[in-house]
Amino acid sequence: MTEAPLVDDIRTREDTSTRVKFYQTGTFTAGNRLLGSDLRTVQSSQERTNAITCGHRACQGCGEALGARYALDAAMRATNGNVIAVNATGCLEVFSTPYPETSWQLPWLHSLFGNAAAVASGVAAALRRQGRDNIRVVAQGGDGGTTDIGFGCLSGMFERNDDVLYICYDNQGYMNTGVQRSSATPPAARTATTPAMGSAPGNPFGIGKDVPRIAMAHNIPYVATASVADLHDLEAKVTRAMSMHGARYIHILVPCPLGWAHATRDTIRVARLAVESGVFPLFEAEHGEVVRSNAIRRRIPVEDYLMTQGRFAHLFKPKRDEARIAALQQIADKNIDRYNLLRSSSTMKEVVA
Ligand SMILES: Cc1ncc(C[n+]2csc(CCOP(=O)(O)OP(=O)(O)O)c2C)c(N)n1
Ligand code: SF4
Repeated sequence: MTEAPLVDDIRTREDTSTRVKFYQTGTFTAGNRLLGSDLRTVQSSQERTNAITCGHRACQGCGEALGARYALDAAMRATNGNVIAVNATGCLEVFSTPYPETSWQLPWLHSLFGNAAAVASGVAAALRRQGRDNIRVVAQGGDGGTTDIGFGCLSGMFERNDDVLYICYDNQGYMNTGVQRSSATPPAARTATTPAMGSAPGNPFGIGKDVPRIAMAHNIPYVATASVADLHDLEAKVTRAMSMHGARYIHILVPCPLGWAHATRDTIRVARLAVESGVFPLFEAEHGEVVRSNAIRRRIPVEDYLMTQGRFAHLFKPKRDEARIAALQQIADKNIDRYNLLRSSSTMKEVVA
């Protein structure tokens, strides 16, 4: 049954002076009731595929499990269930497929830590050769499998414009093997290989990779960043990516309570603070150019984000490290500037758009 929305779809209103913004639209609490059935989240539908279902062994509060569920269910809805998923080694692979069990309810392949993009390219080539254009390929991996060991395969997939959506679940470290540093670990963060010791504790400044921007430099059809703090936005970006062909890349910030040392109940809050501080900008790019970004609604200082996580505790105790907190603030400021994240609310991207 198609239910009528309780309010008009705000996108159809001509008179902007009477516009009402519903920031929570698409949430489970009240938001879905404010939208037409075609605009509701995939997860609100009883027809969702549950691509990754219960029984997996992710930690409580795992951002990666949440992100993968929303991303894959959105990809399944966008393709009428015609998705083959390829997975790199990492937490997502390990917690979802403890042999001989699996949580996946779609065709799913795992090969190695660093070759998910290459395997996905091969699957896409085989489907093309067989003329099975309706079946689409999604590759996925953690930041270690994507930005480090799998990066050569990923760059090749981009350069050949293979028909694959690659999703990186960025928890900013090699979590599956005990929280080692990756090239996506932020400066100053404590990991097992960048301990909180010495004169500059934690991960050094000035190294690491901005893979969404490197992906854009390949001029591929679509690049986006997303966060588990805004699951409706995440679903919309996956849906948009699946409406296109060629190489596409989505980089999703997925807090890891174990590695980041925050409370398991705070996963969404921490992800939201990353966005609201400017540390993790949300944007979309097509053929190398930024086409949209999500304006920050309520800007917060970076330290409000840092203080939620034990991996940054050494910046505040036993003594505040003013210089390095300021350096992290500068990184956020640069993101805000680069993606124009503080534009006025009148030009702000509507959440339902
Ligand atoms: C060639 C190779 N080197 C190392 C490993 C061990 N290994 C398995 S998973 C993993 C870390 C995965 O980290 P990431 O890709 O960031 O995913 P996460 O577990 O954080 O989700 C490592 C080092 C491996 N499987 N293969
Ligand atoms: S270690 Fe982190 S990424 Fe891995 S399952 Fe636990 S919470 Fe998720």
